[in-house]
Amino acid sequence: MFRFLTSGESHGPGLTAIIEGLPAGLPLSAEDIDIHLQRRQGGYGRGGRMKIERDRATFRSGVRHGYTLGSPITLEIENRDWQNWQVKMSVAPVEEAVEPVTLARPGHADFAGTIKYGHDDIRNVIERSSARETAARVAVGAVCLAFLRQFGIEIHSHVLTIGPIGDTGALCSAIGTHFDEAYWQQVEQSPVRCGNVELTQQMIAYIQDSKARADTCGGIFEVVATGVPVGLGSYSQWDRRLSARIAMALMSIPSVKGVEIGNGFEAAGLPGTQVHDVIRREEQKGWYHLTNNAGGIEGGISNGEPIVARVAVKPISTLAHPLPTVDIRKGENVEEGRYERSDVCVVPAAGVVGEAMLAIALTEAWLEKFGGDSMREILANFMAYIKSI
Ligand code: EPS
Repeated sequence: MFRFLTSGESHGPGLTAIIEGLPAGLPLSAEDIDIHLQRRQGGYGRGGRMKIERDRATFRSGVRHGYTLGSPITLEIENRDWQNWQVKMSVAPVEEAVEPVTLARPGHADFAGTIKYGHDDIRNVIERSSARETAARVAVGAVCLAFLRQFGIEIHSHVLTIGPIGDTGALCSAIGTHFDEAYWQQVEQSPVRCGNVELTQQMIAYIQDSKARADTCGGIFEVVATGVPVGLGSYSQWDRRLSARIAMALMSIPSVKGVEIGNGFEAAGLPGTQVHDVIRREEQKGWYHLTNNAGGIEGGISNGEPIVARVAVKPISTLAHPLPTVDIRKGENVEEGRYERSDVCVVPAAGVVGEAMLAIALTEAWLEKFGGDSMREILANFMAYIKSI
């Protein structure tokens, strides 16, 4: 069974991830992970924290001489900002008076988390609910991507919209277009991770405008996995459906409020004849579909086409011009809430986290279908299956 856990507070000493269930013999290095940690730190619209951090992964277990051992893999990422929070975030009681946070930010976990856990200092909620935790998930996802790449799977993401700017239509989406390596290179060059140069400029201007208005902005990113064979996931139980697992994985990213697979919400308004992807077979190409409105999944099973999911990210809830709220200690309404350093827009970074979550969901499904204790065993299972179809 493949599983993972993350731990760590945003301003504590660091983040830790433990991954269990990956096979022995996978080549793995810190560089495989660090490149994705750096990508997550980027994106136009990030705040002051990303100027402090230099996220890097350190292996504490599970890898020897560059290969996985089949034992649990432990990864650590240091919080450089911890230096500035040693009193406020001390494990042991401190003598200094530490000012509690009592004004809940609407839209964040502050209010519900404080009531749920019975805290009287919102800091106790902020620390773990912070999107800082996604650095650990990107590290786990990078390990999964290194695994999937051994079988020819690639995962990319790009930003379709920021606030009202952008395009979710066929031309911008991997549902209707086959993007090549040059396109994805262009996405990596864009400060907002958008493949269209003109839209990139408009998105940057919109983020600048949001900042000037002391506001924040959300958007939609799309995540795409290519090279996925037919047969991951199953219709046989609700929780084995690949679409359901991917939706859960993506929905678990902080600030995400919507997920669709393929042309999801648009399909609801179209006749069936315009939605379903005609199936073909040719000597050279094998099985394929003429279109990919299903986003690579039919009946909860991958169908051999690219897996395409779109994800709606709400605007960051920490506002430089805070909304009215409540004081959780006094139980009083307050007209202006509290501002805590934050980002203006995290959609590009959320896309990188989306890649990681998709890699995690696909790894889980891959190991269920082709699982074994070593890479050699899994490769043999995979090759035998491919020959059989
Ligand atoms: C983040 C670290 C956080 C925030 C952001 C993401 O650092 P700090 O709270 O010290 O500024 O920048 O967190 C949120 C967007 C959030 O909603 O909590 C990171 O590493 O990505």
